[in-house]
Amino acid sequence: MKRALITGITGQDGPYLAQLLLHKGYKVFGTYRRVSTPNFWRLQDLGIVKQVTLIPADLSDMSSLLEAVTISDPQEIYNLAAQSFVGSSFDQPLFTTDIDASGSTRFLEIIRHLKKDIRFYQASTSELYGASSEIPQHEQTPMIPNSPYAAAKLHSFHMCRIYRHSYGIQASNGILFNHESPLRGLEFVTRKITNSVAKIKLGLQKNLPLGNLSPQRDWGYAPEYVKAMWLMMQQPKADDYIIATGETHAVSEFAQEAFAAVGLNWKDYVLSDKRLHRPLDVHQLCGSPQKAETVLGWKPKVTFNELVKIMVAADLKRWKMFLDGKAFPWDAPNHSHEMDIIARNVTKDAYREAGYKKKGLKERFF
Ligand code: NAP
Ligand code: F7E
Repeated sequence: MKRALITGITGQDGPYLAQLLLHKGYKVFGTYRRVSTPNFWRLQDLGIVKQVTLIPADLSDMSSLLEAVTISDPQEIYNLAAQSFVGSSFDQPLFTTDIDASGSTRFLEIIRHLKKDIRFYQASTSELYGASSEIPQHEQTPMIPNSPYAAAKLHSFHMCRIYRHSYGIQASNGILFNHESPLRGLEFVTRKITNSVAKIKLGLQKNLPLGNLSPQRDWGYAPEYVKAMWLMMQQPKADDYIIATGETHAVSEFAQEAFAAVGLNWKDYVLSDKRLHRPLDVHQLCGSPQKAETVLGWKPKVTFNELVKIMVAADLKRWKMFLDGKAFPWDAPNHSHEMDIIARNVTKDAYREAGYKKKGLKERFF
C-alpha cells in the first residue's frame, strides 16, 4: 500500500487530495496545526476525517516535520501547508517567509539527510508571475513576484529545482493558478462573494464591500486540480507544470455571475471599499495548461460559469440548512465580519485621528 503525507490537510486542497488518494488505495497521513479551536470541518464535510491519520506539525518546527516524516514513512509528500492569503502576507511578511519559503526547505533537507526515495510535491503558484506582462503565462514566462507571499513561494520554487539538480531529489513544482470550491476559505474573493450572495438572497446581509474589481484571474475547480498534483508525482522524472484553465475573468465578472445565479443584479449590492485594496496587486493571470495536457494528460472540465454556480448553490444550501436549525460542519457562522477584523483599518482610523498623515505615513493606511 502506498503511503502519502499531506501537509495542510485542513485547508481547501488537502481534503480533496486526501479523498483522491484514499480512492486510489493510499494510506493517507496529514499534518495539522495545534489551534485553540479544532479545524477539521472540511475533512468532516467530505466524510473522511476518520480515514486519514492526523499528525500534529508546524512548518516552522523542524522537529515536528521530521517526526511527521518518520511516523508516516511516505513515498510521496505533498507540501500544501502555507500562509496562503496574499493580503495577509503584506501584514505578516516574516511569518509568511518562514512558512512559505523556509518550510519547504526544511522538508527538502529532511529528505536529503534521510537519503530516502521520497517524491516531493511543492504547492507553487501563479502568483510567481505577478508583474509579468506575458499572456498566457507558461512555464518559461519570467517570474516577477508582486507580494511577500509570492516572493516566499518563489524561493521554494527554486529550492525544489536546486535540490533536484544538486542531489537528485524528486521534487516537482505544481504551478497552480487560482482554484476554488465550496471548501475555499472565506477570505478569498470567490467564496467571499458566493457566501455573501447566499446571505443577501436570504435577507441576512445587505451589501458586499469588495476591493479592486478589475484584476483578472484564471479560476479553476479545486477537485480537478488535486488530480494534477497526483499525476505529477507519478511521472518518472520530477518537473514543473502549470495547472490552469487558459481562461481569465475579472473579479467583477465573478460577482456579476454569482448574483445572476440567484436572479440579482450585482450592481445593486457590491460596494467598492478602498481599504480592501492591496498595496500591490497582480493585474492579470491566465495560464497555459499545454504542458500538463501533453505530458500528464490533464485537462480541466468545469467551466467558469459552472464553477460560480457550484459555489453559489453550496453556500445557499448551507445557509438554508442553518436557518432550518440543522447542524453540519461549516465555517461561515463563526466567521467575523471582515471589516471588524482587519487590524490595519483600526490603525488607519487611529492614525488619522492623531493627524499622522501629514507626517508622511504611507498612503495605504489612509
Ligand atoms: P489553504 O486553504 O489556505 O490551506 C492552507 C493549509 O496550510 C491549512 O491546512 C493551514 O492550516 C496550513 N498551515 C498554515 N500555516 C501552517 C504552518 N505554519 N504549519 C503547518 N500548517 C500550516 O490553502 P489551499 O487553497 O488549500 O492551498 C494549498 C496550497 O496551494 C497552499 O500552499 C497555497 O499557497 C497553494 N496554492 C493555492 C492556490 C489556490 O488557488 N487555492 C493556487 C496556487 C497555490 P490551518 O487550517 O490550521 O490554518
Ligand atoms: O484575490 C481581488 C484581490 O484573495 C483575488 C490564493 O489561493 O490564488 C489566491 O490568491 C483578486 C485579487 O486570491 C477583494 O485584490 C477584490 O486581485 O481571492 P484572492 P489571490 O490573491 O489571487 C493564488 C494563485 C494563490 O496562490 C493564493 O494562495 O481579487 N479582490 N476584492 C479581493 N480579494 C479578496 N480576498 N477580498 C476582497 O474583498
